[in-house]
Formats: sequence, structure tokens, C-alpha cells
Amino acid sequence: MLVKNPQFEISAVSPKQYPQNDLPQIVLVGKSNVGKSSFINTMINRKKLARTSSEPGKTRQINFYNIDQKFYFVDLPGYGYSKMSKQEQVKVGEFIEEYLSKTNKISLIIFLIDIRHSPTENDKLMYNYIINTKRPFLLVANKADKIAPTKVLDTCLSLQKEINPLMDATILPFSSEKKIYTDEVWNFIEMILRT
Ligand SMILES: Nc1nc2c(ncn2[C@@H]2O[C@H](COP(=O)(O)OP(=O)(O)OP(=O)(O)O)[C@@H](O)[C@H]2O)c(=O)[nH]1
Ligand SMILES: [Mg+2]
Repeated sequence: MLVKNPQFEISAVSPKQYPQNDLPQIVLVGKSNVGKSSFINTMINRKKLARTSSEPGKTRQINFYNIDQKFYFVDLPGYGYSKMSKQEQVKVGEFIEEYLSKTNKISLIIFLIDIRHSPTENDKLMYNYIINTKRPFLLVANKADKIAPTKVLDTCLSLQKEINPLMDATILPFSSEKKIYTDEVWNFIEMILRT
């Protein structure tokens, strides 16, 4: 997809601030620092529209990016950031859950995991939560630049076995660093937006 005019629309802290129009929402979910905000920037080819940081815990609100009036990318805070106080971690968890449960406009959940590591306990909890929402979802193994290109597909397969033993989901590699595999992800998104 050729994105022409992506715009930051709102940072929401409560459901009444979520956009009230009917545009489909494509939401990024994953642990802190896995690269959700960078993923949005890479997909829309903008360096800094979504705020990123090498320090985990950068995104604390629910940020809606309006993509050419066609759909939203929704950037959620990451879970599992150990330096956050327990109270803050609980707040982030509630935030994520509130968003996922209170909007009926989610067309796709893009679930990012780190290609270098086995899914964490929190990843597995999130996976089960996502399955229960019954929404379409896509598993993305991010930071694929960190492993040898020849190992990427095998690694995706073994990660999928761990997190999705039924092997009925789609998993795609991705890298914001190298800007590779974006076409594959766009194909998936376009297929979802057509249905
Ligand atoms: N090597 C590599 N680094 C990446 C990639 N994607 C993101 N990063 C880096 O990972 C760090 C975190 O990226 P963010 O996009 O801010 O991560 P996030 O998931 O939005 O983090 P939170 O907002 O804390 O939940 C930054 O230093 C990015 O430059 C990637 O594909 N490859
Ligand atoms: Mg972020």
C-alpha cells in the first residue's frame, strides 16, 4: 500500500477518547521494547511519527494513527517492563485489556514477539487473551535483522510451535532496522481490509 498522508490523531487514556468513526483499527500488541512503535513507522515509511525509544516503556497511552482515512494503526503500551512499578504494570495491563474489550472496530491484532527469544510467560498470557477475542490476528517475529537470514524461516516455525501449537495462525518475520518483509505484512493487511 502506498501511504500518502498518515496522521497522528489522538493519545487516548479512556474509551470515550477512542475515535468514534467506523474506520477499521489494526492494533499492535507485544511486550515493551519489542518494536511496536517502530513497526508503525516502518510500515508507513516515516521516521518519527510514532514515538520510539531504546528505553522500554516509551508508549504509555493508546495512540491512534489515521492512515489515509482508510484505517488506524493503534499503538498500545507494551507489557512486561520490569522496571515499571507493579502498580504501573497493572495499569498498563488494564489499559490494554480495556482497549481490546471495549472497541468493536478491531479488524486485526498484530502480535509482535522477538525473533531471538522464546515467548515469555506474559507473551503466552497475551496470546491466550488474543485468541479469546476471536479477532483476526497476525504473529510477527520482529528484529529479524538480529539473526542470520538463512535461519529466519526455521526460527519463525519453531517460535510458532511454542506459542501457537495448533499451527493455525500466520507468522511473518519483520525488521524495522533493515526494512525487510514489509511487503508480506502489507499483503496480509490488505487482505484483511478487503474482507
Ligand atoms: N535491531 C532492531 N531493533 C529494533 C527493531 N524494531 C525496533 N527496534 C529497536 O527496539 C527499541 C524499541 O523500539 P520501540 O518501537 O520503541 O518499541 P515498543 O514496542 O514500541 O516499546 P514500548 O513503547 O516500550 O512498548 C528501539 O531502540 C528500536 O530502535 C528491529 O526490527 N530491529
Ligand atoms: Mg512504543
